[in-house]
Amino acid sequence: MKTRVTDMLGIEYPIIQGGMAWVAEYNLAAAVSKAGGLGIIGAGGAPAEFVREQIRKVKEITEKPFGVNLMLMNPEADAIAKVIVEEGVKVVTTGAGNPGKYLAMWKEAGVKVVPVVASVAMAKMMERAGADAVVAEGTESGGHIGAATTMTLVPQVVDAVQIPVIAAGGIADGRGFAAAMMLGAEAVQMGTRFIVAKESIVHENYKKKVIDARDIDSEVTGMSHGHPVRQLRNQMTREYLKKEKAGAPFEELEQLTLGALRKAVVEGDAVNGTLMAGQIAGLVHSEQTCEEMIREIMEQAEKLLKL
Ligand code: TUI
Repeated sequence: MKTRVTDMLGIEYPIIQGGMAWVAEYNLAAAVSKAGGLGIIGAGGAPAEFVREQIRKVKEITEKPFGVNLMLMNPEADAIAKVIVEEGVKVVTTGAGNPGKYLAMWKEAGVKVVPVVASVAMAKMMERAGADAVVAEGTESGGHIGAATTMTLVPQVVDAVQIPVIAAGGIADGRGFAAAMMLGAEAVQMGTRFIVAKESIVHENYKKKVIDARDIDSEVTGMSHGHPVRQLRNQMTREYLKKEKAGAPFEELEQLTLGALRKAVVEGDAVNGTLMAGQIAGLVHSEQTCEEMIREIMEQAEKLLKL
């Protein structure tokens, strides 16, 4: 399937892997790229030199295109933005902020810039600033989220900008893919389904939580202090939401989540860890290779879209 996004990125299928902190490391990114999608290394909160090593490891495994996601709240964001250029990365996605100050440097270096946005206003601002495409990410997504749903956000962004739009949030199979195309998207970004990929290094306890999740098993923490994060319900979210409801100060709430994503991904602590996942977790039933996932999604979507 060819779209402006597959042409721009030089990929076979219009499927981009989300830049999930801790989860989207080199093994997953390389596997998605090898399967014909766009694998992404998620810088998350990692140091710049760690990101550089990750980039080099993907290149050792595959010559296919891949990208890096710069999480803009990372204290080393400036240094990572430079590493992306120095290592010759072809595509960058950004999250949790406005990447405006890096755009000139990236464009100069020929990097394709694809900011993740959660509103029409931000999409228009990014287009004006020179972005090559945007990911319109709905509130169904895992992790740090905006307010609009994918169903409402994607067509409104499509109408507001000329650059290609990539849909994200609540997409995990060929039906979601086809629906996104109907809304005017030219690719999809998926995170939750790739958490349970065979090539994903995520701890088995976390994967099991995603596979066992039902439709209503995610919670949004941090709404009161402007950093809403979607994750699967566990002891930590219950405690967090109880404290948040009681008006606990930000610092106290932060203590509960400090290092909690690492705890979940690396140690498999499903009780006190942060199990970031989207609302579509209820549709994710099995661990498969990235190649199996992408093939299955494309076959299903092509039937639905009668290609
Ligand atoms: O960034 C994400 N998802 C993320 S980042 C992340 S790391 C983290 N860990 C713990 C707490 C908080 C974050 C986990 N998940 N998605 C892309 C995204 N970007 N969603 C929403 C936005 C966004 C929000 C505001 C983009 C731009 C924006 O504009 C703010 C501004 O500066 O104008």
